[in-house]
Amino acid sequence: MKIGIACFPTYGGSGVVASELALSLSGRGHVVHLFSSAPPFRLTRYTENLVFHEVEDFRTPAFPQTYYTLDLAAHMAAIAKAEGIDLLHAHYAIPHSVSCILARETAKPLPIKVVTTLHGTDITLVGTDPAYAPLVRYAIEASDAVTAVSADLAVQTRQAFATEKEIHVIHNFVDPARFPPCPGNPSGPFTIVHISNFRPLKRTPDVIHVFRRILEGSQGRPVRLVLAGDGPDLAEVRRLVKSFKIQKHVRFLGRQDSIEEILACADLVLLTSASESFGLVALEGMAAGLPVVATDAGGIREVVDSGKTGFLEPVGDIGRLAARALELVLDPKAAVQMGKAGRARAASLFSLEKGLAAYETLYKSVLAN
Ligand code: GMT
Repeated sequence: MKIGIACFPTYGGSGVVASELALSLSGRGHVVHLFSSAPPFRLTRYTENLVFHEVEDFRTPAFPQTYYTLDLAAHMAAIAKAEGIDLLHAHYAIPHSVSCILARETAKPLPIKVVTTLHGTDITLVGTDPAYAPLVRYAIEASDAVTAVSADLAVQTRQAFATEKEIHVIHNFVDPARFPPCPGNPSGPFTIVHISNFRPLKRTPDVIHVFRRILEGSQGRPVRLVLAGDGPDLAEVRRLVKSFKIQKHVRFLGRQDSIEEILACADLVLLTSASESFGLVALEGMAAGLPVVATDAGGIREVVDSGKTGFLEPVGDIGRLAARALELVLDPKAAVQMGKAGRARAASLFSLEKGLAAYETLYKSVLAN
């Protein structure tokens, strides 16, 4: 197949999933064109059949602004005409699905199909600005097929947009080979890692409140918090760390591309989000053999098996989140066991092969219709 994929290049799971998919599909002999405004951070390799297209702004003094959605559509239609594309796969309804649909229409009579994957923020966006609802609904209904990264997101989408459109659940996936199990360092501090884009939705101040409780209850066991990522709430997080006088226990790494290495030095992943369509970082932590303590929100429930591969506790419940993390700090053997169970779960339910096969099957059925 000749496949075009459109995604955001930014630090986030959707770009990771799109890049891994592009790499794997091209590795299986499909020709893949990846379109984005910059190289996605996880696109660390290239294969024979993978072409990256950096979509540039069309600028002219006559138009005061840039129009990425149009630039992307024009670029994809041009490549489809020049090189042939059977199917465009949009990661996010807004703006990528709208661009893909526009490219499909303008490239006619070429018979291009559009598959849209919903990653969750499509719904949040509408919550923030209801004016977008008809546009998201249009993108869903005008796509030839729609997928959601969790069953929870599929249900939420059907409710929010009152759509009858079939939504296929294709869970995000991980390549366990990319995350070698942690060697473990019993003599070092118990390391808790949080990785996010520090948006308010991630409730990152809760991470600090939870960690402070862990420190208070750790009975002298050395504990460290590692924070990777950057975003709007980082300043508040830094302020809290200072005001609690816990700087020496907290490391700020800033934006990091090499998540594997950070996870390899950790003992536990902590995720405090108010909502999460999937929570890719939880899955990556599990793949690295780490237990996950997270909020009982949205699609995280499909990833973490609470009690077996980690613990899920109510959003904002600092006390319960801290108590669960402390259980593992004080019983590192239990943490290692949960981590092993997580790695097994990641490999059996969320493997790269499984995700890839699901998308390939969907593409084939869409192209056959
Ligand atoms: O959560 C973010 O702010 C980033 C966003 C993204 O674009 O990657 O994440 C969304 O997509 C990921 C990949 O499918 C999911 O793992 C995240 O749960 C989802 N974020 C939300 O639903 C808030």
